[in-house]
Amino acid sequence: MKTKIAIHGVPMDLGQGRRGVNMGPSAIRYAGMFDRLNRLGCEVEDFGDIYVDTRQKAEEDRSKNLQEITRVNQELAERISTNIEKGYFPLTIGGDHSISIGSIAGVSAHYENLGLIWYDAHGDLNTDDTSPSGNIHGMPLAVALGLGNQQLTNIQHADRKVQPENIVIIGARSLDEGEKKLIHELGIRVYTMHEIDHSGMSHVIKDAIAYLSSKTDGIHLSLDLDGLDPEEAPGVGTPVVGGMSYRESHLAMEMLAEADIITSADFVEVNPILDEKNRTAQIAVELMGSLFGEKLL
Ligand code: EXY
Ligand code: MN
Ligand code: MN
Ligand code: MN
Repeated sequence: MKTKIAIHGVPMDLGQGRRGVNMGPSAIRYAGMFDRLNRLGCEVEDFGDIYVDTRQKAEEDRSKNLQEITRVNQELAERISTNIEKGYFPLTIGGDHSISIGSIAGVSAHYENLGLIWYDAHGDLNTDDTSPSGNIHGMPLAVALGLGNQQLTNIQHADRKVQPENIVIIGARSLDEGEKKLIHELGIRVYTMHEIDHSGMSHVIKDAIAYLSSKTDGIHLSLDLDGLDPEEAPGVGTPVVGGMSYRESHLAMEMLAEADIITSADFVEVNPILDEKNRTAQIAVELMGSLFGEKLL
């Protein structure tokens, strides 16, 4: 695992319908992110938050708040790309999941064959045409595949940022019809809650690592806190019952740390307004600890 970490905060709430997720970066910092990573021997630099203009205006696009989300993601992509050149591991904290558009765009030019682990209750594979909500936080994985609104797919460069065979989705349990169709058409590997219940997280992660590691030269982890069960991580805007447990999530992060394959990451969708005593932000920080090599003993 790389130890020089660049933190980018993105207080974005325009990609979904509930307010409060813009306070996610602040809640994650307050939960002790910096000290936790620092104690592990990582050299951590916090580059602060990217400004998000939340002034209300008339809706012009099918995808809500498209203009500002595009602008912020463009800026995030540039900052991340610059920091990769300087040798940093980019760690992005959100904010809603629309920020992974910029995060992946910033990372993708640095790898020939980027891999992607999407840890989420959802597929985030909607496009302008298939989205039931118009919320861009339901679209970032499609955008990474070069599908959907061109303004978003053109950030950094116009081609597909990640190939479908280099993607795994872990923890899915809420997929729209258009997303299911795309998964089948493109042959994206999905470990739904069924596979996790049936074979266990240990097997699933081993399988995912084996599937990705030989054919990729870098792997981005996009961790949506709603991948976890809302009983344990309640501070998310689109909770779905029956999710991955706190322990399973730690195991997943520990196994990824041991395999030493993750080269960038996002932790997103922490909403302190919906949380209980900052538990979800705390979990995010604890999972970061495991991802960067923290052990129980
Ligand atoms: N699939 C639904 C939509 O596109 O509106 C819900 C998306 C939720 C996305 C969350 C954050 O991962
Ligand atoms: Mn998501
Ligand atoms: Mn590329
Ligand atoms: Mn989600």
